Amino acid sequence: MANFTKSVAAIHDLSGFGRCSLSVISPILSVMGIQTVAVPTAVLSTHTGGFGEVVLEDLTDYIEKALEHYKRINLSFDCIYTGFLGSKEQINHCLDFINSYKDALVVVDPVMGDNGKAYKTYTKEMCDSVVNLVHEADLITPNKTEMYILLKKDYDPAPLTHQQAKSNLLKLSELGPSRVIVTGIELADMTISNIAYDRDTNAFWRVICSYVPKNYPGTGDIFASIVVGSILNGDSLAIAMERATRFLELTIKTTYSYGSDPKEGVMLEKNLAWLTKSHSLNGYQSI
Ligand code: PXL
Repeated sequence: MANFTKSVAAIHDLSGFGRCSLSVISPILSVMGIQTVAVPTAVLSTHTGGFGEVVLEDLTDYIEKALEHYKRINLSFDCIYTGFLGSKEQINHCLDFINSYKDALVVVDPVMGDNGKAYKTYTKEMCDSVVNLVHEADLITPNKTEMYILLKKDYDPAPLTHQQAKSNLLKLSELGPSRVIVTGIELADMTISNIAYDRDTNAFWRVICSYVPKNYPGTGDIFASIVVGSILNGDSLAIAMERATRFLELTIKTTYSYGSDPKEGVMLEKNLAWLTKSHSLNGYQSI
């Protein structure tokens, strides 16, 4: 089948309320001119971050059936993009997708934890399976907690020197992906930055983020999906990272100004149109 727009197989859960996973990934990619083919791994009434007992329908078996259907109708994808996963079996189904579309860009957001801790469902065995997925990726987007899990090091809240940051990026790239972005890294100059490494050009980048004293769920999904959309639209890694950072900064600040409950996520709806415009982005720095 011909693709008149670029298309992404997005293998994530669909959480109804709370603005994360497919609920944010799909609108973001659409406004960026990319078709999202949603492959839901589970349907949840809300995300798992604070709304009590969640209603969850597991769709693990659906993933492989959907893949077989797409192969039967010769559907192709420009990108396979994975995120929060519920079991080792789901990770194996993601690997089947990746092996079926050898030409697709593989973006793995190795969702495993935040704020220094692994999520409850991410046992050691699950985290080891995520590493298998990372081996197959072209680009990964861990946060600082996930960086330490992938590197099999204890979480260290201390700021990193530029040299330590670059060495960690290189080690992550040695796991497989030629491009690595790590979000939320405090560097020794006490700024929070998103940092990146591109093995093809041997370049290291940072984009400084402004600090807002609240944590909103779903921001990792918003970040990674903008990076996916930007790269598919031809942006460099540095510009894709800056576009995602600037959009999140704008949207987090908008949300913070309303004083809404953080667990409801960021007010994506107010700023989505920003992603349809071209912006001059030159706030990235070489490190
Ligand atoms: O991207 C974060 C995320 C995705 N999916 C589910 C979640 C969360 C974060 O809380 O609960 C189900």
